[in-house]
Amino acid sequence: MKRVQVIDSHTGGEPTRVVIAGGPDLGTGPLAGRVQRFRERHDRFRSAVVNEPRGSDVLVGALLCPPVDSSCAAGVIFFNNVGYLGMCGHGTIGLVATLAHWGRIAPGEHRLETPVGTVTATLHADGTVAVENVPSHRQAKAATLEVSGLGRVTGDVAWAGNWFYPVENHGQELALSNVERLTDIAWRIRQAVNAQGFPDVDHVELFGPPTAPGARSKSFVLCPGKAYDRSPCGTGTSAKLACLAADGKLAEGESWVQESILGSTFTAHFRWVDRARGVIQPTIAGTAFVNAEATLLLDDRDPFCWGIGARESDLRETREADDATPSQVGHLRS
Ligand code: PYC
Repeated sequence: MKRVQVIDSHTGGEPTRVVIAGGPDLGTGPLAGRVQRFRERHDRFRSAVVNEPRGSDVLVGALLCPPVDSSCAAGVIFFNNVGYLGMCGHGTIGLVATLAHWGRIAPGEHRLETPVGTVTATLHADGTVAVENVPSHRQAKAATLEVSGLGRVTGDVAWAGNWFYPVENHGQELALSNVERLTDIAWRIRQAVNAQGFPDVDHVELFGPPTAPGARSKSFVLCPGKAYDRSPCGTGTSAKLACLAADGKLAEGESWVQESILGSTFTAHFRWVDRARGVIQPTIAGTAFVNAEATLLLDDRDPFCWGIGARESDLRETREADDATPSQVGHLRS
């Protein structure tokens, strides 16, 4: 029986499960290399933590790792029901709230390593967390697609720690009562954008008029594994800012409140990193609440121990590859 200690939280309705002990040993070196090892040698661990029957499609996992740079509080690899994320905004806010709950960090600035770069999170005394995301930019302006059953849509392609296709002219009502249709439409848009020469785009954002007080926009964000983001999506909001900045529709330092499909909000702004090349540094702020401390039990006799949908090949991984390293978070100050 393998034991995995986790702390769960949600950020604007979107859950994060942080693995604080019992995760796989991914070795040392840059996080980009360690995520590769995670994918190749321990993918069933990812599935065991976030997929049914222990988890659900919407759950985002976060594996704490020792950072390479000792000025960082931690390294983190985010993962979901189908794979790995470069960065995760709501997940970083959830991670910071988790580390504070666990007594590992105090209010102040904390650097965190991710596979796509180092981000800086500020935990405020009131519990809000502001995350300076990785440099973000718009890769393509107004890429028009022919989408089956929907017709022509136009959107940008943007990088903000993950790849996004933000769309305005989708003609859909952004309401919780309409999520089935929104999921279907966004999924078809994703297939069309991938076929159109942007194979890495795995998040689709549908934008529309806001309903929350102070918000400037509302969004529905479809994640890679077909679950929709309950939060306004931190990396997705960053991608939106990169497009607004490139179009001159949002000024440096100006506040942008992004509303989720649930009505929860993130407050964001950006600063220019390289104006000529359209590269910005977005900051997104929100609040997370810790809602569980748990020990996951992984019993190899259980036919669904590694999660429903775990890849056959991963089920044959060696026991060695799964050896836990209980000291993996020993670097965290207490
Ligand atoms: O907040 O960046 C985010 C995010 C990505 C996927 C789910 N949430």
